[in-house]
Amino acid sequence: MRIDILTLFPQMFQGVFDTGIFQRAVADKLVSVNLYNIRDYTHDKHRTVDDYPYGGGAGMVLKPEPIFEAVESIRPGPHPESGGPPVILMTPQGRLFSQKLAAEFARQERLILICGHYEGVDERIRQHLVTDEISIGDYVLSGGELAAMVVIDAVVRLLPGVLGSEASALDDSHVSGLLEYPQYTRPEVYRGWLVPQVLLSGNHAQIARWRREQAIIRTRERRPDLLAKANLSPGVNPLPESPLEPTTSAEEIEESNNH
Ligand code: 6GU
Repeated sequence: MRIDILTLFPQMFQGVFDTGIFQRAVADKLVSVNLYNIRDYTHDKHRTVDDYPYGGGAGMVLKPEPIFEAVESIRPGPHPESGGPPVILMTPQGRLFSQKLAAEFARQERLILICGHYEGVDERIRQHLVTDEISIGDYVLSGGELAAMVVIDAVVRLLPGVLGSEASALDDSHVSGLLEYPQYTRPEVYRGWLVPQVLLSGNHAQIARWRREQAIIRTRERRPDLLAKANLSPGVNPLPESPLEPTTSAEEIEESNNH
């Protein structure tokens, strides 16, 4: 996948792309990232990217010319409506980003992301250049850069070969529509707090059942809104067919953790 980012602050992205799974994905040529400074597409002496809003009001608005010219220069192909890559504007006014959207973007060969700034962008950018507007949540950031990093991280880890094991992405919270079950590692007893016995049993069917139950309990407690939407039909997230044999209940874990 190729990702092009248009931003006024390309240096903000350095730490992200130079670290961890991202760095390896780039080294392995699973993804390439190109940063474009919007200011490089201005023509005036002061390299002006913004201007006062027509009609008055606070703040500045990003001018259309540099952003149109930047996108058109890096996009050799046609406008997205005729099969070109998606052009995504990062803005708090956009569609709420989700795991589902991350998976949709991960299927693209190429993404172009525009990081909005100031009070906004000239509306003609929305109307005639952009194909998607994305927000990462109901709060306001001072620019689209951090949001773009969030989107790119969520997308790149879904690309085939990026994570060590494909299975680990399938188990993630939100992929099944449920939150992830509790995880434990050694030691078996830490400060008197026990690992649930079922996980030490070697009984894989029982472990799978316990995990599914815990995922449902956790989702019901923390995100009942997700549980209402989750697909719990058999084969997707089957509910335990019979009541669990007494293993370690959520209450017992809670109690053990409160000691
Ligand atoms: Cl994409 N941009 C800005 N500036 N603020 C946001 C956002 C994006 N998503 C949530 N808040």
